[in-house]
Amino acid sequence: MTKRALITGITGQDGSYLSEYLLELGYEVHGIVRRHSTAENQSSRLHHINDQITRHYGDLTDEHSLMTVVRQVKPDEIYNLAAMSHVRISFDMPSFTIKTNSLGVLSMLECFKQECPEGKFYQASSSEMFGNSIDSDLHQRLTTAMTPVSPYGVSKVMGFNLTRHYRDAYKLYAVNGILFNHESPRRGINFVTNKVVKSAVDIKKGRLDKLELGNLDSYGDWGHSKDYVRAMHMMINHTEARDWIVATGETHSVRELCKYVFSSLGMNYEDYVVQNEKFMRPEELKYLCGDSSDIKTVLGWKPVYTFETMLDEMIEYWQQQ
Ligand code: NAP
Ligand code: F7E
Repeated sequence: MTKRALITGITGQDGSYLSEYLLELGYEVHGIVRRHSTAENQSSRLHHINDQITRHYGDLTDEHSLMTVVRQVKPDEIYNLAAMSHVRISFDMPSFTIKTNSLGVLSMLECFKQECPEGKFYQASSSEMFGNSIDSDLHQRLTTAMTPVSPYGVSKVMGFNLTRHYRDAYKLYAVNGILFNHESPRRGINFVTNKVVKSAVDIKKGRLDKLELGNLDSYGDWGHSKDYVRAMHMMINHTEARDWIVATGETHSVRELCKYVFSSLGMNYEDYVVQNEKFMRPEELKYLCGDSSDIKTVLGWKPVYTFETMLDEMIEYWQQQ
């Protein structure tokens, strides 16, 4: 029988790749979209599959709209990817961040519990929940303390705990995927990978003089969104509902990222990159490196992309624009 998936955040980077992946697997795909004044922005990442998916208007801050959609679709699998996902901007919009990323999760879980409790629920949790906690072997894992350093991180801890709580209290199949940073050409251009790649290509083409960044010395664990949406599907289809870490286990600084991208284009990043306070955060997260040994050994997940091939694909994309 055809499985039915409902994706919140379908218009985002992960939502678009997950939709493609589930369609390939034969799923019926539904997604929740927000109304935009520029209607074409409602599905700019989905134009190539628009006729294969069903879109429903809704918003994570509007529980009535969520209930209407879940009641109508009765999904076998819910992927709750919708979020105010920009960490820096969460300091400017803390209230909206909490309403969407915390209370929105609660609303989705209630819809799940009331309308399709036999189904499965995936919550997009984040490495940002760990803040600056690091285990003695320089990794983060499920047992690492959660000490978030941003409104975004705080909001995601609540979403994480609500998902775990609904699983335990109501015996629902609800899982958290704690995903470390993952990127692609579809990443918003105000996230550091796409900002660096797009700007470096613009500098190379003579369209820009310099690149202004914030903290160059923070370390991240960067994978590719396509690999990570495959992991989401594996986690929600495991026999046991539990939480997982998805990461590459490799860490690189923003400085190393700049060095790789600029040198791939025949330039020295030091000639163009300058720091601007504007892009610093009131509290910085300094170091991320995830231990994803569980998902590798138990589910057999393996990323296809490396840090370098992920950036090469982004460089190629921006060179063609
Ligand atoms: P993204 O590109 O920013 O997409 C976010 C999606 O959420 C968009 O579809 C957006 O809709 C939607 N959204 C935002 N606020 C909403 C609201 N109030 N109601 C309904 N929809 C709303 O993010 P992503 O990179 O695909 O990430 C997907 C999820 O994984 C997010 O929950 C994010 O926090 C989490 N996550 C991401 C990473 C990463 O490195 N990418 C790592 C860990 C966790 P519009 O298009 O209308 O704005
Ligand atoms: O920053 C540093 C910045 O904004 C990465 C989201 O998907 O991943 C993402 O959040 C690093 C940080 O992503 C600039 O300080 C330096 O250390 O690309 P980012 P993020 O904050 O890690 C997590 C796991 C999520 O869950 C989130 O949803 O880069 N950085 N200079 C900069 N970052 C930005 N954006 N802009 C700069 O100019």
